[in-house]
Amino acid sequence: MRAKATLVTGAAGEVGQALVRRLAGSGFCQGRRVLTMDLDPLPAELSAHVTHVQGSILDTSLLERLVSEYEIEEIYHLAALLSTRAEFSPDAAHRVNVEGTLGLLHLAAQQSEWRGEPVRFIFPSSIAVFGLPDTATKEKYARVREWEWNYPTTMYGCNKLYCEMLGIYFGRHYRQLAADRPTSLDFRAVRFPGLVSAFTLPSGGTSDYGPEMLHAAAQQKPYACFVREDVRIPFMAMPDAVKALVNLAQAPLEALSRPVYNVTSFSISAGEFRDHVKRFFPDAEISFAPDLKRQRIVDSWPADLDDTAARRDWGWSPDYDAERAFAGYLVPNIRRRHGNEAGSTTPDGA
Ligand code: AKB
Repeated sequence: MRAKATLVTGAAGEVGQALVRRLAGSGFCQGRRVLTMDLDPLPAELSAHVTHVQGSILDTSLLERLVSEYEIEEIYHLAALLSTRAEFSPDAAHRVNVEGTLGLLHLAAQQSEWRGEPVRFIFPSSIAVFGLPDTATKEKYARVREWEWNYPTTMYGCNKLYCEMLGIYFGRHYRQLAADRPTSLDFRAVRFPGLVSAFTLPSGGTSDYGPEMLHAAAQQKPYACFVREDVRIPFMAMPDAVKALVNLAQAPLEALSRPVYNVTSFSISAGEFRDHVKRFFPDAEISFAPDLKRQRIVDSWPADLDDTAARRDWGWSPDYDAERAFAGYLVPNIRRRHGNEAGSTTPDGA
């Protein structure tokens, strides 16, 4: 008999490591094995608790091998190339972000059919699916709702928006003309703001200036921020990102009024981000040297997200506002990590 499993792709990435730590405390997730996948190995303290497969989500024979060994009941599909990286390699981004997602949706659809029960497919989307045409519009529409301004300006944003559509299609309409329409998968997505972890640094994103500023300050390194001081987007501390994914996965299907939800925690400008950092690291050398191209991308993202639907339908509520995120999670853990304070750290998801 095949072992029941929860599959996490992109498991060695920022969100992946935090999520795996949360899911794999005991090596099992509600009786399921935690099966992780990434091009990179997992850190040793995580790989001891899960079954890690090192490889690409584009490798169809690897995916076939997985389903021959495991009955996959739930998928957290986190693997993706982020927005800045995707602009430098748009074809590769399309392959990984779209073709990779399509392959996993097929796998989930096939597993749902075999089981006669929907496989839950949890997909992290992004504020990058929004595209506001100019800063005046951004100011006017400060808290966007899910269906507003879906005009992404990046390859990554286009990929995420299209994959949301694909997920909805696979969940609701896949093989709609077949006489014996099989059980569909259960697709659920959250649109994340910029994420900030005390333990890992993002790579290839455009919201990275926040975490980069903070980690540089903790290491006494000067930092030149690549966006203007006044630019504002929403952010979220990593424990809240993990909480959003897990809570959405656990929500009863009948409570969900939509397949894709905005989630957010706090909206601050790059200057306010600097002020929070300087409160704790007063000697930090932070300057602003905007890169006009990356700046344009951040200007097209909303200043804040309206997450009313997530709050209403599945009780979404972040644990960390800006004050708690800096004072209670980011700064103490980063200080200990970089050796300027004693004590033990509690990694994301632990
Ligand atoms: C990025 O900057 O590409 C990501 C995102 C906003 O989804 N952090």
